[in-house]
Amino acid sequence: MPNSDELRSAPLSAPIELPSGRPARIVVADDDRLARQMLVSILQKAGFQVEAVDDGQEAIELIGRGGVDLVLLDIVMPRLTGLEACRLLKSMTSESFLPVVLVTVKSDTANRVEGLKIGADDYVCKPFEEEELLARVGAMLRIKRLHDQVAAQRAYLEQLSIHDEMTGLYNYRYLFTRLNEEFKRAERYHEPFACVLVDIDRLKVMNETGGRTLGDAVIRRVADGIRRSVREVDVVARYGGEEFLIVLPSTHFAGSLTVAERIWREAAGNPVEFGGEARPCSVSIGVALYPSRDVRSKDGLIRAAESALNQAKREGGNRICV
Ligand code: GH3
Ligand code: MG
Ligand code: MG
Ligand code: MG
Repeated sequence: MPNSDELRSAPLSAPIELPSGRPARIVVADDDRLARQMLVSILQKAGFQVEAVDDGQEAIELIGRGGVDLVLLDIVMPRLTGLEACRLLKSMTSESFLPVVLVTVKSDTANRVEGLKIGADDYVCKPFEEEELLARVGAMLRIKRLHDQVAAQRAYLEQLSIHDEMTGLYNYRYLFTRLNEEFKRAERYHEPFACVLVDIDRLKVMNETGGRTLGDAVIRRVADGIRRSVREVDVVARYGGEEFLIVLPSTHFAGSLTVAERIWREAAGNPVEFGGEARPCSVSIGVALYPSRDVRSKDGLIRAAESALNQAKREGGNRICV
């Protein structure tokens, strides 16, 4: 076991880095100038990026601007105490994990206990030992890194669960969640909304002549064209193999026809290169509006879009029907 002097003279390990590769950013809040300077100097020497303030209020403001990985809070400070600041920070950052370490005088048992109860993650006693301070900060950052990794994985899985892998559009499941929400909204605010159903023409023939590779390329090409044709608030989903359904919130008849025409034009204007040839692709589109004469329900809306699409196919495809 190295003794304390050996530890002190041992070279400091590399600064704890976050998954992004940048050094951790630490905020120090202490109204005592000497204590503050000492904390800053120890942490900077260890490779951390440090910002120091002299009360809890300033710490909250600084942290509110984002990008902070750990906070060291003195308990007794003017304006906002460390305990009050800790309580606020924990309510501000309930989604993410921002480690809060209290820095308190040794005799402050009651404060330390209260601090931990209101959400502080650890404490360091004043006067502090440099190696203990760094060890505690390092341990907290290790937990934060794990937490951030889990949060990033969860966000990735959430995205995966609502998207179609091949086109990057929303999937069928998510489409119906949004369709339900749109119905409730349309009813509450008495605003119409539209559904546009797109089907690629004669994809089977493309698959037969160019194989699935050509078919897949056409599907992706049409998906990109649809993405380019809609607004940010519109929901575009892959509805079936070569069918797409677009929900257009707060959209009247004229608006939905404009979008349908844009989609139709995008498909026709972007042939897929195959075997040194440009293969034209076209789509058929059915448009339906809620509320309208025959459309009083969600199922009715989908049925109306499907029947408009069928009519477009019956009339030879490569067209828009309402
Ligand atoms: P229509 O003009 O009547 O729409 O003719 P179609 O051949 O496009 O239509 P149909 O609905 O009869 O068949 C859809 C075809 O789309 C059949 C299927 O092999 C193809 N398809 C569905 N999903 C995919 C996919 O993910 N990749 C590829 N390459 N083809 C797909
Ligand atoms: Mg103080
Ligand atoms: Mg089809
Ligand atoms: Mg088709």
